[in-house]
Amino acid sequence: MGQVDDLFAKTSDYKPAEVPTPAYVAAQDSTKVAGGWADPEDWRHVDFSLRTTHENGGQIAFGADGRPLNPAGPTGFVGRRLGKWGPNQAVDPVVLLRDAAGLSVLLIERSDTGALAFPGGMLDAEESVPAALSRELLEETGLSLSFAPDCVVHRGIVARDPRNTDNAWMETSVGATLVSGPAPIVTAGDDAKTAQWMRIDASLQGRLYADHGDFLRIVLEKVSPG
Ligand code: RP5
Repeated sequence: MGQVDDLFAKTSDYKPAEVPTPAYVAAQDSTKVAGGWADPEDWRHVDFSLRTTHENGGQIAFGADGRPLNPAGPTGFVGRRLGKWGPNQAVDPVVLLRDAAGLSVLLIERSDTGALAFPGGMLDAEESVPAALSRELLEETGLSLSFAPDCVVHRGIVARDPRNTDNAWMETSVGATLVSGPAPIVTAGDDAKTAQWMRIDASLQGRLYADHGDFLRIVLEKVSPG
């Protein structure tokens, strides 16, 4: 038995709640709608051999019912809130700004939870990670920047994304770049309520959405602000 199966097997009295697929996800069923970005309701129609995961050694584990199993373990919920069964691949652009006052990072206020977050979003089919990082940054903050092929500092599950279930979860590629001041003007767009440069201080990491505080720490360790 693999590592992920163990996480679920050890909780025999586990009684997760089944979540209904949100209507806006079901409306994007790619087997019914041309250009739809969501999987069909029946996971048995999904070819998981074509899916990438950055967890569990690149292998998706499956439960007895054939649904993919969250590599971070039980969430209390089965079913799907996200577009795809199993891993849902996102990108997170992290733009650091160095100016006379110190180091800042470009953040948005998410329109769903109101939390401060990187201006991330979903990786489109056939899209490269650097292209997706630039696209999401532009859509959510109005900032046009290119990301180098070697900009990715971290890949893995976003274990604390509140939309995760035991069968569908968020994974991301975090790409970082460093710019020098003065701060470029940014404008919130798409699903961002605000976009702003925020000074990096001791309290910021704990105030970010899901695992974004951990990702910021990784970025700061790997990208030398000079
Ligand atoms: C997070 O959700 C990811 O890290 C990324 O920032 C974001 C992608 O979802 P949407 O912003 O497209 O809803 O888990």
